Amino acid sequence: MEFITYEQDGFVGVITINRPKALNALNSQVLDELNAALDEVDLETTRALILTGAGDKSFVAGADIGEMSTLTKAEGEAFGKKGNDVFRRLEVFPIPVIAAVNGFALGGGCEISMSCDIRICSENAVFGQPEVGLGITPGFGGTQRLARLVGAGMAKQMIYTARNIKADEAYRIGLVNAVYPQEELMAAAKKMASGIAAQAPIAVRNCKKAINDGLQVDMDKAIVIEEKLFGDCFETEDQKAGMGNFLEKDKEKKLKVVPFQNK
Ligand code: DAK
Repeated sequence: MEFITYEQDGFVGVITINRPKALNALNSQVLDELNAALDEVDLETTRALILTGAGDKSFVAGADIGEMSTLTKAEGEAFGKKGNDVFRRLEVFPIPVIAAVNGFALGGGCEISMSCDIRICSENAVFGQPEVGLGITPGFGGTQRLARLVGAGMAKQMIYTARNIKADEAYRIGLVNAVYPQEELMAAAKKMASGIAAQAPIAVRNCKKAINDGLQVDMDKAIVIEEKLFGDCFETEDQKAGMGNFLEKDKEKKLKVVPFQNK
């Protein structure tokens, strides 16, 4: 792959969008390669993913404006679908995905970060949806995910005015969970991912599914989704070992509850 690197460190996989000359802007090839990288993730041995951008200036500066500038309506729609498909795939990927936002996260960059479960960023990060200034709407889910994350009023203000916001404001409005000095960002992302990976993997996957699916329906239906996924954890080795270790007061053993294929 030319623009995506994937490496695994223990139970944690790191996907890096590596097109720094264009500030990691998303063209069709990047989107195809990102999709291929997700195919490569071994779900038997990987429990959390980190998504980041190469360099210390930009996470992703948006969809590739050069490529988009000459698209016909049909091509624009196809490009939108390509992006939406891979973003949605990240959103419902079975394991948690942390966006480590290391700089500009504009347009498609802000949108791809919002497809991840959790966002943390560096102090130089800048978020925004500048599309209306380019004569288009956000096209990779920005109108939908931003409103769900920070509320309709704040999302509308950001999208209608095309105003970029800095890391401290992104933190204040709940768009990111934490802000770190650039040089500490990846270590913080890996620490968080390792903390997730140390938990019972079936339970973590079921929590992601319960939260995602539950947010799409009313509360009566949502708690049924939770009941089903809660029940699904029982009779797994993780559940037996996790509860057994607690009852035996064996804290050391409790930390070793790790196998995934244990139903
Ligand atoms: N696309 C292509 N190239 C980009 C780019 C982008 N989004 N952002 C930066 N680059 C390239 C620049 O052209 C430049 O290339 P060279 O001239 O060196 O060849 C290189 O990266 C370095 O950028 P700058 O020289 O501009 O660097 P600065 O530090 O001066 O400025 C900046 C950094 C991030 C403020 C600036 O580059 C900038 O404003 N970039 C554009 C940001 C932006 O507007 N992003 C949103 C793109 S719109 C849809 C599907 C998707 C979308 C919409 C609809 N459908 C199909 C419905 C999504 C839209 C977007 O994401």
